[in-house]
Amino acid sequence: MLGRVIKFHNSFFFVECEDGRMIPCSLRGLLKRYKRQTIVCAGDFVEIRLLGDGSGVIKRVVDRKNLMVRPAAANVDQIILTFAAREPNLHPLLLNRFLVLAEASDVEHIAICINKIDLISPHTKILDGYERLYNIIKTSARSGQGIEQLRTLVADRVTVFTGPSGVGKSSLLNAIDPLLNQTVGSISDRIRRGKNTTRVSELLKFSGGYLVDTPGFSAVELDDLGVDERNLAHCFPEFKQFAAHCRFNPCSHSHEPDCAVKTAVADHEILAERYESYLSLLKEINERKSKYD
Ligand SMILES: Nc1nc2c(ncn2[C@@H]2O[C@H](COP(=O)(O)OP(=O)(O)OP(=O)(O)O)[C@@H](O)[C@H]2O)c(=O)[nH]1
Ligand SMILES: [Mg+2]
Ligand SMILES: [Zn+2]
Repeated sequence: MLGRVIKFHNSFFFVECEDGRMIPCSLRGLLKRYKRQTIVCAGDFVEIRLLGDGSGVIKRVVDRKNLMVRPAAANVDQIILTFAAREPNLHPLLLNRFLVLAEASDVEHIAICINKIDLISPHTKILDGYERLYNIIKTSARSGQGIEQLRTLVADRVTVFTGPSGVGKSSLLNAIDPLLNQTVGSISDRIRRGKNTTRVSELLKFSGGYLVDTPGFSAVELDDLGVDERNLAHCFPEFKQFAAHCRFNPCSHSHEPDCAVKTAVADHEILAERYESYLSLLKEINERKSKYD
C-alpha cells in the first residue's frame, strides 16, 4: 500500500494511506541499518506492509523530488521564509543565509513573509529592493493583515514555513486555520526553556495541500548542506545573468578583475546588501575550509 509520511513521533512514522487511514509504521530491518532519520522523513511517499495489529512496516521510499535538510522534509513545493518586522529584528545577513539554504534545497517556490507588521509604522521601508527578487508578503498574525494572501499562496502545495525562532510561524499557521492549533510560545517561555516552542515537523492538511510548521533555528553551516565556494553564487539567482560575462570562469566575484557581477553592483543592478551578504558567506565558507584542510 502507498502512503505519505506525515510525521515522526514516538519512534513511529505516521503514514497517511490512499484510503485516508493513518498508520503508525516502523522501518524494515534493511532501512533501519542506516540509522539516519533522513532515510525516511516527513513528506516522503512510502510503500508499506500492514501488520495484524494495525501498525505497518515501511518497505520502500519512493524517489524524492527534493529534500530539505534543515528542517528535514521531502517533496516540498514551497518554502515560506518567515521573519518578523521587529522582535526579533530582521537582519539582512541572516535573511540571506536562510535564502541560500532555501535555494540550495531545490524547492520550486520560495517566498518571504514579513510577520508582525503591526509592530512597525506602515511607512517604514523594509527589504527595499528585494521585491524584484522574491515574492514578499507582509502579515500580522495578530491583526489578520495579509493572511488571506497567505491562504491563497499555500493552496494545493506542500509549504514549509522556516525562519528564526519567535518570528511567529506557528501563530501564522493558526491564523491561516485555527483548527491547526499549533503551540505558540512567549519569548519568556523560550528563554526559560532555552528551546523552541515548536519541536517536530509535521505535515498539516490545508486547502488541498499541506503546511509544515518547523522549529526555528539560527545558525547552520552552509558547507554541511553542500554549499561551497563554487556553488554559493548559484544561490543568488540575480547574479546569473551577469556571471556569464565575467572574464574568468569560474569567477568567485570577489577579487577577480573584469568581474561583471561587481560591475552590476556598482551600477546598482544588483543590491549592494545582497552582494555584501554573498561576500560574508563566501568568506565564512573559505575560512571553515582552511581550518579543516
Ligand atoms: N505583535 C505580534 N506578535 C506576534 C505576531 N505573530 C506572533 N506573535 C507573537 O510572537 C511570539 C512567538 O510566536 P510563535 O508563533 O510561537 O513563533 P514561532 O516562529 O513559531 O517560534 P518557534 O516555534 O520557537 O520557532 C508569540 O508571543 C506570539 O504571540 C504578530 O503578527 N504580531
Ligand atoms: Mg513555532
Ligand atoms: Zn565575477
